[in-house]
Amino acid sequence: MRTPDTDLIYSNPQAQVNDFAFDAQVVEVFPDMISRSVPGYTTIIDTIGRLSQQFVQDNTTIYDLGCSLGAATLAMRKGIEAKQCKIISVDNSSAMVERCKMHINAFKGTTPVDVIEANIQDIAIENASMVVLNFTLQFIEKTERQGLIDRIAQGINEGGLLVISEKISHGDSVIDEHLINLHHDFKLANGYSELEVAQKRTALENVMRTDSIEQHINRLKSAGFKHVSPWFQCFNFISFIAIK
Ligand code: GEK
Repeated sequence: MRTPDTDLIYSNPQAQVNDFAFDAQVVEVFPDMISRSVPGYTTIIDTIGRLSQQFVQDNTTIYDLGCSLGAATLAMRKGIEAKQCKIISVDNSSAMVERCKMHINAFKGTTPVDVIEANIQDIAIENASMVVLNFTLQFIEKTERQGLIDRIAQGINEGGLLVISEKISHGDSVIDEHLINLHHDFKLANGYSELEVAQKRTALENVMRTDSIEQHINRLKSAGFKHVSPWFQCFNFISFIAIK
């Protein structure tokens, strides 16, 4: 059923499909867009909440980098049992940050949340017990990813956790074709048309660049995370835990 919150951005033919941007139009439909486009999104958000209960320590900071409307932030604020913590949620889209603040303020919680409009590459990571990069690293320049993960690793305390979720490319063209087809079918089953899927793919082409599972694991290990593993995969979408 269509409501004002339904993602119809690519439903009509566009003479020229512009690069995808996290602007006001996307903010309006973002929860619908991400839940109909990313297999397992709800499971990932719920699990981030559960992990925060296990990993967040008293007197530490928790970071949600590329927070969009704050779904992971809210799940963590609900899950955290530790005392005297604060959550720093960062996004460089002003439209996202404005709406995120409204979402966060709509719910009560004991852990304070600071929503900041900034590039995550400019944010100091300090005294962290948990950091979340939920589908954000794929929008960072490939050449800058190792530096960012290194900085995050340095800012996480011993035993602390990084959760990183990404769309991946497999590297094996046969497997890639099948995973992409399965994701394509997932989007059609969720009500997107062939036109919407095709136009969205064009819009993301220059903006979202995927790595392989091996690239992610090597990067995390080389940053100093001692324990690294995927905990979730559905088609070409994956989430890792990395413990320092
Ligand atoms: C969720 N984590 O719902 N600095 C700050 N923010 C950035 C940057 C950057 N350099 N690059 C991109 N973003 C969320 C979903 S969405 C994923 C994350 C998706 C922000 C961008 O503005 C957007 O809000 C978010 O990262 C990516 O759990 O839509 O595929």
